[in-house]
Amino acid sequence: MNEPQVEEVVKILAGAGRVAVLTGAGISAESGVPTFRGKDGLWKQYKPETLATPEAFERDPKLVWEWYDWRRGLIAPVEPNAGHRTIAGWESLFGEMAVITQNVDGLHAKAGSRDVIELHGNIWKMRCTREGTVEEVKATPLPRIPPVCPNCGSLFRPHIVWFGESLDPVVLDRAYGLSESCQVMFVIGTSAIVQPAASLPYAAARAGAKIIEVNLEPTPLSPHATFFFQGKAGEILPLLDRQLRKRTRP
Ligand code: BV8
Repeated sequence: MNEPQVEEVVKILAGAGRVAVLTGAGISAESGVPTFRGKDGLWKQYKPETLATPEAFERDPKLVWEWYDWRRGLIAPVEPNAGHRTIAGWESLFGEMAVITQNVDGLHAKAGSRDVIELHGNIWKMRCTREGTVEEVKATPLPRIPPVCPNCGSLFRPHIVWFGESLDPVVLDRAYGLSESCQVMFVIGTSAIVQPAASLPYAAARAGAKIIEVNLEPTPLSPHATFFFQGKAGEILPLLDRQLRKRTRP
């Protein structure tokens, strides 16, 4: 790790009150959750347009639910990793701290993060296609595919934002609000391509925030980041945390 860069980042963090952390699939990779665009990523095996769009669900809800049931089965046994845990620990270190995630796996909350903004929904929740009511269902495999609403018998759909669907405006507003008011934004484990999530770091930078990117490889955001740490989030975040705590509590 580039020591002078670590020193500089730790100095900035020691003086920061408002911190936001934007995460993508990369933060969950070390827990065993497949990413989307990685070498054995989900989009290598499956086409997003055939499984993660409202049209796909309209066409074949059973197929779409089989895919989500398979992913739920993958995610159910995994545990948060050192990256998730470090971020959860930062809630007590910084005055204001929020996690803005593109992930639907629920691992930030499982690691103890209390303030998590799930931009793209949550794989453990499902929504009645007629009444709009949302239910958390943890059973894997699902007892019945496709699952139906116990109240009106209509189809349930995953409570997830699909491609071509707008994000919940309340959720998006809060994400932009936090991005434009933070002094430091970490951007961890995301290819920084999918919109509108990929615009949040630019909104933060425009508002004067320092952007600290952590990724195995450079992304379109890297040239615009204040600091870029190349490597695994589960290794880099604990290291920064140790240096920061050494500084704040010698
Ligand atoms: C919308 C839920 C209104 C589903 C998801 C403007 C320009 C072009 C296109 C658009 C645009 N505006 C809108 C669009 C269309 C589209 C879009 O952005 N398309 C992309 C492909 C260009 N956006 C939408 O459709 C959004 N809706 O905008 O509505 C509208 C509609 C149409 C047109 C205009 C406006 C909805 C987007 C949300 C879709 N749902 N997820 C599900 O999960 O099943 S997106 C899904 O893919 C994820 O949630 C995530 O957001 C994205 C995947 O990205 P990442 O999480 O970054 O994962 P990825 O695998 O790509 O990268 C992992 C990274 O981690 C890599 O960089 C890797 O190097 C790194 N890494 C790996 N291991 C580690 C690591 N880093 C550190 N440590 C490690 N150990």
